Amino acid sequence: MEVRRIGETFFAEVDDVDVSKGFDAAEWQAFYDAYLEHQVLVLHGQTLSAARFHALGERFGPVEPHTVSMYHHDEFKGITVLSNRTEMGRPKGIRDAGSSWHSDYSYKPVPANATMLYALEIPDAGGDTIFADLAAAYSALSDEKKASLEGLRVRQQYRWSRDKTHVEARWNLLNETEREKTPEVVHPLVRTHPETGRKGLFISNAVSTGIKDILDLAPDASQSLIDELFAHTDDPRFQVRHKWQVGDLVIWDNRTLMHKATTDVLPPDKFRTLYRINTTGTAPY
Ligand SMILES: O=C(O)CCC(=O)C(=O)O
Ligand SMILES: [Fe+2]
Repeated sequence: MEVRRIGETFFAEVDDVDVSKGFDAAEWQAFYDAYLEHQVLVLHGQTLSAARFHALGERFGPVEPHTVSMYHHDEFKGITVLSNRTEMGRPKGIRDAGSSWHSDYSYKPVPANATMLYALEIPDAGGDTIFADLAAAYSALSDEKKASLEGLRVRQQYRWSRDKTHVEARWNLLNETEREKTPEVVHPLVRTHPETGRKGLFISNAVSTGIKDILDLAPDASQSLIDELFAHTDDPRFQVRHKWQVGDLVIWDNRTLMHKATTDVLPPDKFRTLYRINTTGTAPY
């Protein structure tokens, strides 16, 4: 296994691993260590059945089926199809799974640990995914700033969006049962990675991340701190952009990262289809 760091602080390409063959104990340890160290692993040229892809997901932890069940894979409901194709008049998958900064399922009491995407069909241009290292973003803060963030907690719910023209737009899409499944949650603003001990900002500005406010701060102070941290984290020096090829397998650790798709601007005649799995873990602290 050869691991090549691509980004300044994170993101690596891994060569000489054929995931379809599985891993022995030593290989798995090396692979998992690389995942913890680099936070994003990219493996090119993989040939994976849905069953193999699902089996890989299970090695990372309990696989959690996506909230939107209509896009589950027919055979493996832990796999979600992301696609802008339409088949027999119906969308084949989720057209845009998140084109603004987010950490997967951060609006849930237990957010996602790992997310993995496997590329089945990729257009010649467009549809890149961008990653940002929130541990590096935290490290770059001054000691005074870090101290001032200590103990702060963020209130989130799927219903809230940063879109000031329509803060509850997402909520209107959910039925009563789905609303009950997405209660308000409170997460630490600075999250400690449970395996590496690294600290990172746990904040993102996606519509579905649903950040409402920071607890125990006056509304103005809460909003200005949120704006300040969004501006700080959304900086190219913390980012790596992945341009997809068919057969790419990308695995990332949501606990100290955020990411965004660019599928909101994909032309309708450029087709992109991926399988997605995410695993669940422990509540943030
Ligand atoms: O399609 C992509 O590039 C990323 C999708 C995404 O953010 C997700 O599935 O959580
Ligand atoms: Fe995502």
